[in-house]
Amino acid sequence: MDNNMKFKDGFLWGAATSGPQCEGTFNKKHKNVFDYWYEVEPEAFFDKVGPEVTSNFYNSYEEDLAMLKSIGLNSFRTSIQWTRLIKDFETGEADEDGIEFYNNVINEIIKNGLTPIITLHHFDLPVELYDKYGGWESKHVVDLFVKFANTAFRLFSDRVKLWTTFNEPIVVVEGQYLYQFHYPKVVDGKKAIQALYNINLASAKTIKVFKENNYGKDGAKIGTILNLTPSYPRDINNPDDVKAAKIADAFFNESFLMPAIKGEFPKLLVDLLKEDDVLWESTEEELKIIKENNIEYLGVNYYFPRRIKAKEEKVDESKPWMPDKYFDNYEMPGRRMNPYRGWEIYPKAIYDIAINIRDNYDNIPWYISENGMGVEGEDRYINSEGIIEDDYRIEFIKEHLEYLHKGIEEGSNCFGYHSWTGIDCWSWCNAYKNRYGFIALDLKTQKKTIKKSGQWIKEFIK
Ligand code: BGP
Repeated sequence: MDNNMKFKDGFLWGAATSGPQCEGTFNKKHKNVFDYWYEVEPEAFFDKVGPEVTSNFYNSYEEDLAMLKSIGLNSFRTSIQWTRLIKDFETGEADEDGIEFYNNVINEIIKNGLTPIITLHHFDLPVELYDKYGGWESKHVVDLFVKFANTAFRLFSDRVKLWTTFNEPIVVVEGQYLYQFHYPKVVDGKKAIQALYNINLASAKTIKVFKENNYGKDGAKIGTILNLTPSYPRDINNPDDVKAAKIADAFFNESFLMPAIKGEFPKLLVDLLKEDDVLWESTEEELKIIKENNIEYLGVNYYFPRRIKAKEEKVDESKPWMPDKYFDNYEMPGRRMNPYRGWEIYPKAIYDIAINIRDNYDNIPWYISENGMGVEGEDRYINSEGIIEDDYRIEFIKEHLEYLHKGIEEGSNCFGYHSWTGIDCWSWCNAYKNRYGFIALDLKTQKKTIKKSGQWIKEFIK
């Protein structure tokens, strides 16, 4: 292991979280889809722990940010909750308490010498907009999102210099419309494809508003955050496996990556969707907006690769359309797993991502916006001084950094690395099952204690 990797001056070292996963629902006037889902089906959440308190950031942001600073970080990402900032979704008018809270948080981030990176949508669609309009199925909701974004830019872009429109938009499509892990847990390929298009449109329209209002005049930039899961075919000498992996890539990665950077959807995907008669509804004017409003930088969340093989069983055409008609997931023998989360650990993919961005995406400036390892039952690693000795996390981060470093050495334009997460936070349906933080949270007392990885990252950054 190379402990002497050098990263350039000004490289962003940080940690990411999101509003719904750390703030708690204190004083929030509206519910997002997860708040609502927990209300009606608490048993869907690990140990029935919901989003009400999480890591209490709404009340403890001052202490929390000071702790993040104390472990040597120089940047921090969170999200502004649509359901907290906005009072009236139709007009985009802001809520007084929401304004005050996010003003305080942003000021405090800066006061601690951290660069704020702010996301506008982290899986947290207001449930009212689903009930009224069908959420991301609706182009009206696209316009309401742009109003919310505009309000946020107007209020905070004097201090926030790095904005991102969406976090992992493909996960919204997968979770809400295909694989049932986000409310409303619909299985409907056609709606999934419309939502995919609409979210791309929302991101481009948001960038348009950002530019038109000159919010970047003092150096603020706008990007998006995509979870890239490179698809590796089972057998690179088997053309069917290779083709299946290409299609999986087009669906899960390029469907957002290409429009965001090139302003166009992947042809392979568009052709298949047309042939299957599930292509989205679009207008010339919208496609022009997507074409002309690209991101200025990219955030990449990387956790695991995708292994793909050609479809082994004939597809039942009487069943509703799913992208999976073109590929099967492949369980590679001997793959290294994180058993708690069920995700493969494959650090080299970070290098492959770096090279892909360099060679196929104009070498756009980008950073790792999330990378990390969620582990269950970390209390068993507490030492006599009360510190969790999470050597596995240190190893995980080092290995990923090594491959990232190699990509940068070979010319990829990466400007930072953020781990998921700073302080153990709430993980959607997994609630507090798997812990990711540099800092441990005692859920009962809300006591926060730096783990060994938190001490290590400080030294490593130095
Ligand atoms: C990413 C999300 C985060 C976070 C992380 C860890 O997909 O952007 O919000 O939750 O994954 O995953 P999980 O919480 O599902 O274990």
